[in-house]
Amino acid sequence: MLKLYHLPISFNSRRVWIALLEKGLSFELVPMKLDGDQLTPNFLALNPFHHIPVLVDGEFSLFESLAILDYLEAKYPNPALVPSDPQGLGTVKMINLVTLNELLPATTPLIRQSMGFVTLDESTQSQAQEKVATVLKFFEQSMGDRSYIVGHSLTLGDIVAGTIVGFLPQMGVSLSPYPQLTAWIEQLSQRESWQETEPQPEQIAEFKETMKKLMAQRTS
Ligand SMILES: N[C@@H](CCC(=O)N[C@@H](CS)C(=O)NCC(=O)O)C(=O)O
Repeated sequence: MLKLYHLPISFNSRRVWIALLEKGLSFELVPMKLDGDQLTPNFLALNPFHHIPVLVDGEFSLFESLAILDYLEAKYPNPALVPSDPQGLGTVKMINLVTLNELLPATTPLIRQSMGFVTLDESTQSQAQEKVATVLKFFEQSMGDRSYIVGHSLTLGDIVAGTIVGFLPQMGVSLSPYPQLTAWIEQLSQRESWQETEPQPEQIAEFKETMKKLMAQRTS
């Protein structure tokens, strides 16, 4: 059976978890705390860079969430989560890379602040908000009047981008200037896969505690 090493509140592992659910696959979840369990020899043998998610499929294992999504798509093509036409395929890839290379780094200071780890000065905060706004404007325009970010059905673009965009209000970024994105997130959040993987307040609290302890150990 497929096995996913993951942390429930991680964007990086949630996207794989949702894809597994959307494809209707049987899999086992192996929860990680990232309090040092990612540094054990057994885990390092799976990923020498000590990152979740890791997918294990029999004798084969894979890390890097986008690579895992590609693997699942190739091995379990139905239901398809990428379009078959070249433009659709390229656009899904572009949305995923914009999310990981532009949106995610821009949100990092905002996430740290929302978790209470730092207080950002005004200029860092407004720079982060501006970078996020550039991505959101691009997504809003790309969607036009469609219900999905690419084409007319759920794709990996919705999963990769939607899991982060849907969390922006919790980082202090309002989606109200973006009516298309607001409706899109509302629709995605109705899906069973979204609801089943929604990070729970107690998981977020537990993660905050773990991070606080690790930060205290590093500074002592
Ligand atoms: N590019 C990787 C990023 C994975 C990643 O950064 N995972 C973090 C959690 S969100 C992690 O495992 N951190 C633990 C560590 O660095 O020791 C992917 O997309 O899978």
